[in-house]
Amino acid sequence: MTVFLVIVVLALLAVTGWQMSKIFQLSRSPDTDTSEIATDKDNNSQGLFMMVFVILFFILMAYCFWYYSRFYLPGGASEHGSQYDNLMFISIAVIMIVQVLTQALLFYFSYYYRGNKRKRALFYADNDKLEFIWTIIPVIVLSGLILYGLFTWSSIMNINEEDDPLIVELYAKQFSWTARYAGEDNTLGKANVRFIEGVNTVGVDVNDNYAEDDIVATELHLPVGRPVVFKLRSQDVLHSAYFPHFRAQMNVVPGMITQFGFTPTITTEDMRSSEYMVDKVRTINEIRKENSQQLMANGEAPLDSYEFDYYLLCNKICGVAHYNMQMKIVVESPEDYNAWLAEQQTFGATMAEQEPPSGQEAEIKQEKRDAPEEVRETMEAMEQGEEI
Ligand SMILES: [Cu+2]
Repeated sequence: MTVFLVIVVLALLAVTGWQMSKIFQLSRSPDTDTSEIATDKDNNSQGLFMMVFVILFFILMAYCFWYYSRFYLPGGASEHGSQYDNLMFISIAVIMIVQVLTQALLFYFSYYYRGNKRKRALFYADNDKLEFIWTIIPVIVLSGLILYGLFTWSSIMNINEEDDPLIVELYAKQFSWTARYAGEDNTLGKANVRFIEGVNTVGVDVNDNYAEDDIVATELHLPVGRPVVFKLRSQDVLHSAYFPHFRAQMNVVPGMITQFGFTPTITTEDMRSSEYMVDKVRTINEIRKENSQQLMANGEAPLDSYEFDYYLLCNKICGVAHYNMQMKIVVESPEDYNAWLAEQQTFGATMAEQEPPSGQEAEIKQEKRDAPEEVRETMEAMEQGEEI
């Protein structure tokens, strides 16, 4: 109803404006020039507007570059990060040079060749040489950019198996991430959503020997300097694993395994003590302090002070809590990483802690797993003592 009323009001306003413009036209004195043809005076003012517009446009552009530079990420914390940033920088530089030159010429020519009764337009059909130049330059520049991009892409995507990469599975579901380390054998056990049951939250196949030493964790720890290959799996909808500080992103698609790899080069501690981060964290904490004072004045709890951490984020709008789908990443020395890993429980140990099923129970469980969904539901209902 409100929308309808707003449309009616807007339509009435438009009619009023149109009627008023008619009244103004009728009330003009007869000496006013009502011709539709542009005079030299019109051409001069329009030409000047063109110049003013392009100058204001360039000022606004320079201001935006300066203002938004505070939101830039720090240098990439992965081996391929600098290649990625270079590619981005070169592309932006080329685009900006072309953009500034062409826009400046476009608007300057509109001004310089503005209509003038004493000037006549020159008939100039074509010039092969000029056309050749402005075709070949973009061809060379674009081919260079595309080739450079292809080489960068293939060097990022092709992970050398000889470098002994660490294999980690990232399991996405609405709205959290779980990591599964491949354990001592560096081979992940098979997994399927059908196996999800109780503590087995990511559906690891208990009968697969490779799964025994797998480690399931809710925090992602990575040793600095070692290549990591992420195998990505989704339980429900399309997610996207986004590691902004490592310049990496890959879709996580239900029903298939996608992968991406990188080598972290800066530990969390080193990143925290970098000049960029110290500055940023100080600014954030100053803002938090100000906000806390206001909160405390209202009798609410103050905000905690902020400390930098790497995060894995979801970059596909996957549902209501998408914004909060994140996992902390800790990049640390290989020693610290090994110490952390040693503290984690293996998948085999977690399952062994569960009440061991008796022979008959194990049989029922297997039967239940293999059964079609309706039958499985009925079996579960019977177990809970419901009358069927
Ligand atoms: Cu998501």
